[in-house]
Amino acid sequence: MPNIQNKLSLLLAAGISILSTLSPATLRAESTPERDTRMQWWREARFGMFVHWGLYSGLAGTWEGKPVGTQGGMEWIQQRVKADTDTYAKAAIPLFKPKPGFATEWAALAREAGCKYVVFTTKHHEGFALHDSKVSEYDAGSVLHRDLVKEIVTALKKEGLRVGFYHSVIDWHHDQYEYQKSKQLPHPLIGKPYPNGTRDHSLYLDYLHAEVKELATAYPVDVLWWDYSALDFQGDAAWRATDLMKLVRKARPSIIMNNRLYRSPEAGWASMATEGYLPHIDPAYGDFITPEQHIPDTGMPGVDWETCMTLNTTWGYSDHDHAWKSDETLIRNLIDIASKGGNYLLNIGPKGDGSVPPETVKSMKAIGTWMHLNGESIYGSTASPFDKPAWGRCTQKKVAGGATRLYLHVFDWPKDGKITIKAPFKPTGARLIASGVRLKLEKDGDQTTILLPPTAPDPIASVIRLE
Ligand code: JFZ
Repeated sequence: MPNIQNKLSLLLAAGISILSTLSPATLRAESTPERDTRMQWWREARFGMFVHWGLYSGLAGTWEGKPVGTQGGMEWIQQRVKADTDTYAKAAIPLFKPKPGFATEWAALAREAGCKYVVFTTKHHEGFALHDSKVSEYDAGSVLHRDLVKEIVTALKKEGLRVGFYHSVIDWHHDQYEYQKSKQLPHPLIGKPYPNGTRDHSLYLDYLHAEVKELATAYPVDVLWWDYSALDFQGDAAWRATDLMKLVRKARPSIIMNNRLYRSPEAGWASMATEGYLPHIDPAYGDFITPEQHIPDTGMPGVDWETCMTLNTTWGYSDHDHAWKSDETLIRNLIDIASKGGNYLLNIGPKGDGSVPPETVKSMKAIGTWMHLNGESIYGSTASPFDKPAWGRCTQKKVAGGATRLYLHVFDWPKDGKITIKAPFKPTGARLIASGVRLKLEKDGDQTTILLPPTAPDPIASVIRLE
């Protein structure tokens, strides 16, 4: 990044960090009642499933018989091997063969894992749309004579899940997409002249808007998850972003959208780094901030945020990536995020036939087992009233009658069999929520000590409810 931009973003970040020292209530002044209403289900959900699935899924990280690598996003394979769209399509289309009923499996898995919503790729950077589009011939309707978006949405709604559309505004297929306008956004042909001579980006934008309009009007979508912009190419100049958001909001008034049509400080961005977000967002630019592969250290009071993360190191399926996160990591991440007031959007990468890799099924079910026993400490909870305790994390929840409950998530079981805290209310009782076992309390002034059984009931996280 040029030095002057660096300095500018530092200055802006400094200005905004002053803002962030104001009380959450001050920052929430940015919220309108409408926004609070539409955000309600999302704030309570705390856990969603992300799905990256497209032509790249069938390639599975292999190009011309060779693995492209064992690490990193294989949904970028077209860019990694620098293939033009025709070469890519010719190799990938024959390998993308969704089996009947695949979406029912995704929906059941999301429910079993305890997810409340599912965000899936309606079109990734490769440009292939999963619905039946009237404005494209590079779509499931034209190529497979199926509307995969409809199949997925129907299956998700049957399971009572909320539905999100990931939609890439970056496009590696469209012949009018002017990739030379950005040095920071990826494209397989970057640095090369347009193969078709000249391009008119406004024609690409007409297509983008028409396609998004199809998606927003034909399906009951609850979230639009845009992806993504650069400091040198963003917002109105790059995507006619204000109009794009407007047309979606008109079709679906209570939809929730992320901030990735922009890359500016008002929209919650400080830089091009994946950790370059700010603890502040003007809702005109989106409803929530999307830390990627990363959990903010202290959360963002007053700001809606969602950490998206892979189970291994790739979003799109790869045969070569075996770096699966442990159940312990995944469950503790979910708790850590909830304790900071955020959502966890955990990604699965189904194969080209739509089936879910067995390692993924295993992990999602392990989270589901934990959530089945302990979910009341996550759903509808809010950020911890404490700094990170040595033994784990904490969430809290208001219950009917105005009382507050604290949920203590114990990661490291104390050797002395005690946890002492200064509760923000007078505790009347404590229980392990998975088993219902009551725990004794000792009080000393404003300190409460909970007496624990000798060993951890759950080695990953045992949850104590303090009433
Ligand atoms: C984007 C995609 O490129 C990726 O394939 C995946 O879909 C993920 C969820 O979103 O990843 C990004 C977006 C922005 C940056 C880096 C990766 N960035 O600004 O550095």
